[in-house]
Amino acid sequence: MSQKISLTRYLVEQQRIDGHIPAQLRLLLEVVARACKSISQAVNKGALGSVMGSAESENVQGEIQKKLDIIANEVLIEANEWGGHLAGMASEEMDSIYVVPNRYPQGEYLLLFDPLDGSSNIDINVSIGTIFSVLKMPDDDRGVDEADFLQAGNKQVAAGYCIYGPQTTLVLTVGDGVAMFTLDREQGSFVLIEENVQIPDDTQEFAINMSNMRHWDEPVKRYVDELLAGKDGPRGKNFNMRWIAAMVADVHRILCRGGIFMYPWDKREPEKAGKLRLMYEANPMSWLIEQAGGMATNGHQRILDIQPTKLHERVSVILGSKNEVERVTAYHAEKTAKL
Ligand code: AFP
Repeated sequence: MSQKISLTRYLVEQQRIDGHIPAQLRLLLEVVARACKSISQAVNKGALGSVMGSAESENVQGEIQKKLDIIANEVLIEANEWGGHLAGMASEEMDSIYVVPNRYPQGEYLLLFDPLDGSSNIDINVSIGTIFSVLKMPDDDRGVDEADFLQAGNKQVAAGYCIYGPQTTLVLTVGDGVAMFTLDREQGSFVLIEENVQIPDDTQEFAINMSNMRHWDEPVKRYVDELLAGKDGPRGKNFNMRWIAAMVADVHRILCRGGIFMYPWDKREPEKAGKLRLMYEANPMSWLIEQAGGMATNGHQRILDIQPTKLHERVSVILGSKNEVERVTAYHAEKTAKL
């Protein structure tokens, strides 16, 4: 039987091979993985662990928080604040940044996360996950503030997610491809199952919330209408649809077998660029997709090149198999050219 490669061994060997993972970053990734193990255990308890249902509170997004949203957020904060690898953290569940308390050593990294993506799936036992992004503190010795977090996605030094589904699987990149690790509950460690994940350039599977169709901009409607026309339409082939309502699960499917995921801007709240958050959902997922050979745009530009202006800013997301994302982006360009 081939030898199991643990996350720790993978990170040590990657550091030896290409130096992408300095010791402090390796520590950070291992601490995040351990936190995800704890979150997985809480999620798996379900109704047996009194972790279900609403927390009777709202987050900065104005969304009702689930008990597990808050539990997952606290697990990540408590696991990471004392290690000396971080200067600060930012979370979908916290209005402002969390500066590492003075009683702990300050590190050179910033950790951003959506502690539990797909919360609406918790009470119906459908996959959810934790999404994380790692930035470096800008090179100056002043204390950390929100402006330090406002870096484009192309500045990330690590990104990943942990999906809590039939398996608990950690997926990460440090800029040298995408690796997947499944939690071996008997050993209590994440074991390498796939490295150098590659997304096919073409697909026959798309993911979008079809109930919003009447609100979409014309290029998205044109693209989806062509998919729905199937082999008798301009695409000359049939397409299948999936929508898990947890970005982490839809992205995981695309990394495993290709596809296109869209949560585009729509007319319901025209002042917002989209529903999904740039810093701790779109940026980490876009880097993973690009590292696996896919593409990620907001319809107009590469998501990773967007310069953020607010910590919780939203963005339109079109990501996945390169040829499909290029097509949707081209339809947006054609519309812009006509204006
Ligand atoms: P929740 O965390 O509130 O369930 O939202 C999940 C999410 O941000 C993203 O993970 C999904 O792709 C998307 O929202 C689902 O949105 P709809 O419920 O509007 O389909």
